[in-house]
Amino acid sequence: GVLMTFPMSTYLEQHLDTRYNLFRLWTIPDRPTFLKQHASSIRAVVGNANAGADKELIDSLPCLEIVSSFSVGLDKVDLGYCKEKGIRVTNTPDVLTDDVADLAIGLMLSTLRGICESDRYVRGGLWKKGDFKLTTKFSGKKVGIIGLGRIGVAIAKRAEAFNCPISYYSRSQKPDSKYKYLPSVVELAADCDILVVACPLTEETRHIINREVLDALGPKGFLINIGRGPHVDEPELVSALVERRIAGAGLDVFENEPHVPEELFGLDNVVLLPHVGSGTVETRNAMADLVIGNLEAHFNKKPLLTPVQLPICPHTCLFY
Ligand code: 8YV
Repeated sequence: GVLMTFPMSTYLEQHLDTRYNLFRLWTIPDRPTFLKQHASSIRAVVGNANAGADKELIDSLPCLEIVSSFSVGLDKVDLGYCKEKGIRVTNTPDVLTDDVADLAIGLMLSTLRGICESDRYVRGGLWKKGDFKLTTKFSGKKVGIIGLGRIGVAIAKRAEAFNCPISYYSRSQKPDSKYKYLPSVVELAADCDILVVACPLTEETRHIINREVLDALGPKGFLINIGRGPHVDEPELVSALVERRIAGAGLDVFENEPHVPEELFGLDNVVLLPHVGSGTVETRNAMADLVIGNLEAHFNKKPLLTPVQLPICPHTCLFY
């Protein structure tokens, strides 16, 4: 049996349904009874960025062999425990890199140029009363990227096409990178106009965007988050936006999804998206094909398509 933890993709769900005895965790009202009846038949878990496999779930499934995540981020999977229990883990790298990087650029443009706000301006009939306000030029602005993994590099390449100088922070300098390295997030924030979160969420990167970083980014700076909500101290970000201590933010992720701080709803200097970084038909189908391919490989005793190398030491960033 395969346990799916989160309604994520009809395409994936349909395929899994035809191939396996599929259990949908979100439809189960009485989990203890369900586990008593079926736990011993469940050999695989399919999770995603919001619902993975924590120690409690792993312990409730004595025959679990593999966790196949419909995501590149694995912060909802207890990787150390999977290693300890000999459970294999797979994710969906590469196929979503373009979409997430495209959306990061989209957030930069829509935040600096007020694209969403000006759309509302026209729809609200306000143009008849006068021109929309002047906004902020994007091309040529300094872009600072936290995490120079696959997604970070893809964002950098796109921003270079807009003549943006690129700088980055990561735990260690990348000797082969041509981009300017800053040894701390605070120094990166002080050195750029647009600060982008593109690193994995680990204990080390939780709240990597805090009051000090936001103050360093300053009243002309913009924050773009296409990583995870908990990368940011959200109450600190809300007050920085309300008090205009930073110029604006483009956010695709939040600390307590799908709940978004309502103080943000009335602000014109923030763009709010519902975690759609990889949310295109093409990419989600490609991700589903990876999940399906990994499960088929596992059960047919063939090499996994995208295995996650365990153990991940607490400081190793799985580069998105
Ligand atoms: C997930 C994500 O794919 O890949 C990740 O880490 O955050 C998203 O792209 C999405 O949450 C799947 O439901």
